[in-house]
Amino acid sequence: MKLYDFTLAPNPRRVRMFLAEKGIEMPPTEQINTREAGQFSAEFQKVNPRGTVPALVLDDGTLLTESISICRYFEELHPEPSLFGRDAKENAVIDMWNRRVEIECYAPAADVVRNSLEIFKDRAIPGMPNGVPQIAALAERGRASVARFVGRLDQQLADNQFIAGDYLSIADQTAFITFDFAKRGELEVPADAKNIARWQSEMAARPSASA
Ligand SMILES: N[C@@H](CCC(=O)N[C@@H](CS)C(=O)NCC(=O)O)C(=O)O
Repeated sequence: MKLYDFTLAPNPRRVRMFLAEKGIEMPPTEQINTREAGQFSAEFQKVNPRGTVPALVLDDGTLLTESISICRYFEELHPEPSLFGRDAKENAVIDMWNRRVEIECYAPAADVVRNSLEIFKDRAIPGMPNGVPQIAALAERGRASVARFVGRLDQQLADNQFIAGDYLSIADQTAFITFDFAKRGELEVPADAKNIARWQSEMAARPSASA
């Protein structure tokens, strides 16, 4: 097994946080520096032609290139502590919140970052080396979506210690990496989102936050 990772990128961070929280040792790892076009090297393109990290290659050669799927793979192998839910209801609630975070917050935050930062000029889509111009309107729409989600999440965290309830889940990890990543697009969580601030400081205090 081998994990292609990049310490500074959000999706590989979700995998590292997940492994840390479950107490699973990191597999052998290679860093692919996506800020220096490492994902487009001939060598990495042979491993993952999609040109993205994380990428997990299993011993039988199976390639997994979605961070959530990599987490699910490890969850099946190491069910405890469960981060995807312990029964049908928990599974559904966690899945619902994880999807909301990904669709209503991560993807729009990525739209902001990819469509406004100079370093992504002509590279607005991950895994594409060039020829993809930035669209300012996508960044603007992304900001609106993130703001709406932040309001809803703050309400959810008023009555729940964690996003899906009184237990830590993958939804918390997805949101935690999202908010750190969003800072790159100057998408700071507003000061009046007090419940998110409380949750963020609790998440940041966990050893997995520095994985
Ligand atoms: N849906 C994929 C997204 C993977 C992805 O976009 N990774 C980014 C780093 S967080 C990347 O590899 N970007 C390459 C690029 O910027 O060209 C996942 O969840 O793992």
